[in-house]
Amino acid sequence: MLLNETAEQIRSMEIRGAGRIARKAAAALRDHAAGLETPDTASFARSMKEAADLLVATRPTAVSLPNAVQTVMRSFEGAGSVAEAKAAVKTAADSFILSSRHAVEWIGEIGSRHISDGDVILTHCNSEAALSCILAAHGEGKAIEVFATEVRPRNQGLLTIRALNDAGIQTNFIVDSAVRSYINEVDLVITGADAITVNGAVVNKIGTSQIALAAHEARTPMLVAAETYKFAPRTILGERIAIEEREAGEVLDPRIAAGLPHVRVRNPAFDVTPASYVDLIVTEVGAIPPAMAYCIIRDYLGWGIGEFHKEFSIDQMTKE
Ligand code: RI2
Repeated sequence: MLLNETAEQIRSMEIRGAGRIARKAAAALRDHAAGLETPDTASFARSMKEAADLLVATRPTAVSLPNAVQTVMRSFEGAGSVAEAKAAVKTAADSFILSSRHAVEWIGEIGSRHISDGDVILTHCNSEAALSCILAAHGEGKAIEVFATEVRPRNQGLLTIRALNDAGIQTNFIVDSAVRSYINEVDLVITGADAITVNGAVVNKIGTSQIALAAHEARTPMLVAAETYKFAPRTILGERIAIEEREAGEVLDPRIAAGLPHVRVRNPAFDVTPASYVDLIVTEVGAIPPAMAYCIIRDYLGWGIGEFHKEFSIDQMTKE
């Protein structure tokens, strides 16, 4: 698929979900690289950088996107020819896509061990990783029931209830504001994540933090299902996760809004759940307490403090 087309589909949320966005971006870079006709590696790198910047700018919150792009972009550093660079990009993108799919499966295997026969689970939004845990538990023959939220304003809950229904899982569909009314009937909350910061805070679909708060008060455990590439390396350098604010028309019909000049619609797509409200983060390399986020960043994203020093000195050098 063409690069601009993929970028537009991510922006418009035709392609959505943090994992899916990452895989599509990797594939778009791979296909873009294959079609490039550049005379040398420097112009290849420049064109790839433009493509990478375009993709990363589409949605600012899910760090799976820059992490996937970074994986592909690092692959051709030091390539001796354009052909070598293209081959490296293809290998890196294909292996990212494959390992991402495996990660979602492994998360399901590990997450399902935290689900007991007879459990009632609440999930929010439409997360492949969270659904993988629920579907794996169901596949193991555990009798589970799910509460799934509507997820205003984009209604991703509809995707979730369809997947649950198709699997034959007993599901209750509720509006977002009904969570507290049912939380005492719930044994476990499982959500996905768009980003996890170095202090273990979880950035996920708007409404997640309210659910976590209700779960915390009700002593209902909260599991977050997230691949290692959802962890945000640059938060160790103090960078904040940008919360995407989408257009007002998603929340209020512009024709109604036009008659309400004193009303401003706010439409943040994500919120932040503090680590203290999260019991476990289920990754493909194991279930970890949120306090171990730094270890995931260091061990699996190749971003250590040494790299910070390197980047810092490069910044300094370019200033001098
Ligand atoms: P997976 C989604 O964002 C939701 O917030 C979901 O929890 C998260 O991505 C992770 O999804 P959006 O694209 O990667 O719907 O687990 O805004 O599928």
